[in-house]
Amino acid sequence: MPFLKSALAAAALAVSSAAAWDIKVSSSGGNATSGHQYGFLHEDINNSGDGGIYAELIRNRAFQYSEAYPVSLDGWHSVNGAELKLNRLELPLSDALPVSVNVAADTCDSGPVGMANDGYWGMDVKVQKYTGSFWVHGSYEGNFTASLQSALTDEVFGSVEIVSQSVADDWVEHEFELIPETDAPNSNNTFAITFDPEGTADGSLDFNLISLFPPTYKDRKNGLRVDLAQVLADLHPTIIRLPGGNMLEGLDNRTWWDWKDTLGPLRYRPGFQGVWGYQQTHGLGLLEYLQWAEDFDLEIVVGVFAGLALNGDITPPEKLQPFIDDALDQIEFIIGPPDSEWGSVRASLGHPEPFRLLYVEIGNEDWLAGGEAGWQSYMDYRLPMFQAAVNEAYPQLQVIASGSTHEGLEIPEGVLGDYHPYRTPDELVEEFDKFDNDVAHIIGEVAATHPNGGIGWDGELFTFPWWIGTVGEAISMIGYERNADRIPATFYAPILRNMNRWQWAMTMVQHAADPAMTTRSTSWYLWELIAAHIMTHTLPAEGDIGPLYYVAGKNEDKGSFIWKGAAYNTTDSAPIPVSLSFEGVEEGTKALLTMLTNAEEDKDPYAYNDPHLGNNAVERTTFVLTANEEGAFEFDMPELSIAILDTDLNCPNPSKRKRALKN
Ligand SMILES: *[C@@H]1O[C@H](CO)[C@@H](O)[C@H](O)[C@H]1NC(C)=O
Ligand SMILES: *[C@@H]1O[C@H](CO)[C@@H](O)[C@H](O)[C@H]1NC(C)=O
Ligand SMILES: *[C@@H]1O[C@H](CO)[C@@H](O)[C@H](O)[C@H]1NC(C)=O
Ligand SMILES: *[C@@H]1O[C@H](CO)[C@@H](O)[C@H](O)[C@H]1NC(C)=O
Ligand SMILES: *[C@@H]1O[C@H](CO)[C@@H](O)[C@H](O)[C@H]1NC(C)=O
Ligand SMILES: CC(=O)N[C@H]1CO[C@H](CO)[C@@H](O)[C@@H]1O
Repeated sequence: MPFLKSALAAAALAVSSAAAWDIKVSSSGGNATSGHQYGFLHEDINNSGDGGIYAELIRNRAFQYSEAYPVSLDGWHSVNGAELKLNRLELPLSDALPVSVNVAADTCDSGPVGMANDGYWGMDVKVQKYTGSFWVHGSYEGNFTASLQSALTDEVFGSVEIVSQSVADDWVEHEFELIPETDAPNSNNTFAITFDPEGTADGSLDFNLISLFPPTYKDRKNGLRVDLAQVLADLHPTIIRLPGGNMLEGLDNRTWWDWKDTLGPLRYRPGFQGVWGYQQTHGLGLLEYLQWAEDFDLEIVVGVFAGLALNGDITPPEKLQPFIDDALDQIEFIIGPPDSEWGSVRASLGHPEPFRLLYVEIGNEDWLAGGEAGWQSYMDYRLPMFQAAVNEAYPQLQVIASGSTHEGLEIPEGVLGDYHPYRTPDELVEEFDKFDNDVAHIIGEVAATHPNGGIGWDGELFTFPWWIGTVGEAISMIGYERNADRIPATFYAPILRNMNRWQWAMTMVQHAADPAMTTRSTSWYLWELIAAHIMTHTLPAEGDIGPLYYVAGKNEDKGSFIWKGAAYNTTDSAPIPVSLSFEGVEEGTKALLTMLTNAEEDKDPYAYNDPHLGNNAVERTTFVLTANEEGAFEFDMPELSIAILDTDLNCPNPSKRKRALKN
């Protein structure tokens, strides 16, 4: 049972004497919703995929490259004076991975030589099972040694001997397991492979695709990093938008994120020219995304490439059909029966059961990269052609357009729009009623990004989600839920940031190689709370709006009443005394009130959760309230606070949300 947790909580409960803010909620008359979905967009933005949720520990594992990012030995060092040289052997490991590394001893009696990898700015080494593999070309009689060791001292935390099966004229894979004997004291560690040059023909061997995984989320092969997956699962998400926004579009129309390149054994996956300044591995491919959705029990919005790239390349109508066919193949891969062409590919990769899919989004932000011409082409023929094809082949799927009425899109019948507000806190508050009586949209990306008084998109982004921004998000989100009959889902973006390489300030969760750096932002606490209380029906509420913003409703499955509110810019920053009653709720009824407030003593609106400090700027308090003789619940909403009241006192169960219906 929840109980009062702190003096601050007690103060919040002591209802002030000012005239109460009366809210009277009717028991009928709102709109049925299918339960607003909360989730996130994920794409590999500055190492949130490779070096982030994708658990691979080896950086530059297969010497992949693209036009924008030349092949390199980035991340690799020589061990014991070995010479490392990139090579294109006549017999490559695969067409997808044509470059390998030659490791050569520099003298004939050097002893064991090899190479070591830095990981993604370090590696977390614990007493747990690591699973590794590497491919070797060249004859070798002897053992390889794979070890996890300190980058700062000579300490080796664990190593394993692997008997060579290498031969002269072919590539041979070696697999191993490695359990360190001790935890490393920090994440400044490397992974090394060595061999004895005396056992080789000419003192050298060729290596490629060197991979090492710690245990993964739900033990998936090629899976997700456990602590990061867990911190996202704890948000109670019910939907994911994949495989990203800008990343889907690619830098130009030859290099968009082609899902067909992401399937099957890693050996056959070429690298991907990322759009955020680095080469990607394609390790986190379409199937991995789908398994992620399955492991989290998420609905899926799959984005399909729609003929617009980030450089403004626009596909003309006569060249569009192959991309439409490709999108249909992609959908077939996701939901086609196992005997269909692409369903059978999915089955061959170990997943005969179709995945669950509700939404297909045509392109990404088509109003942006190509300027007016790009947007016009989208409205004139790209969206209509894709829509017609998807509707015909898959009438059960809901098509989403990549823009909204607010970018001037006249949303075609049967299609949902997509709106992406990256805003100041003030703007998010001002947009509270933006979707009242508007046509149906998803909020495919949202975050408070710029401080109030900032100077526009080119101005200063704030460094981390911060308290007043989080309250701004809450108020926009409450506005979306008020319209949940037409706004089925909201997605935060971006979701993860590697602290060693980031360029986008606002991110829900920060991380680095060291799991101790994994940090829930202030917004994490909001999204966790709001997603945990599902309304299946909004209810009309009588009462003023602003500076207290709210939505009321019920959960018909549980028979409970729910109220979600937030206070922003209260008069003289004083708390607002609230008197909240629901028609039909009688004296003595109990309700759980969960409140988020600024934990900082000085209530600094710029307070944030700093991964280097490990602080939490959010105070979360819970109270059990009892309805008074008028059937009203009374409580105070402090300036910049967020609260949810629910007459269901039990633990929320967000997975019980209903499936959204087709628009
Ligand atoms: C129900 O939907 C209508 C039209 O979309 C909207 O104007 C109204 O405010 C909604 N009512 C509630 C209680 O959400
Ligand atoms: C090579 O490794 C195997 C398996 O770990 C081990 O049994 C063997 O003793 C090793 N040989 C040498 C020469 O170290
Ligand atoms: C790629 O973009 C160029 C314009 O930059 C265009 O001429 C060409 O038709 C496009 N090709 C495809 C297949 O989209
Ligand atoms: C909040 O108050 C500030 C200062 O008075 C004002 O500039 C701002 O517009 C207000 N914002 C909202 C959303 O009410
Ligand atoms: C994001 O990654 C790119 C590529 O490495 C890098 O150039 C850029 O500086 C990064 N951004 C920040 C702020 O670290
Ligand atoms: C001495 C040294 O290089 N320490 C680094 C170890 O790794 C952390 C990040 O995990 C760095 O902050 C330290 O500088």
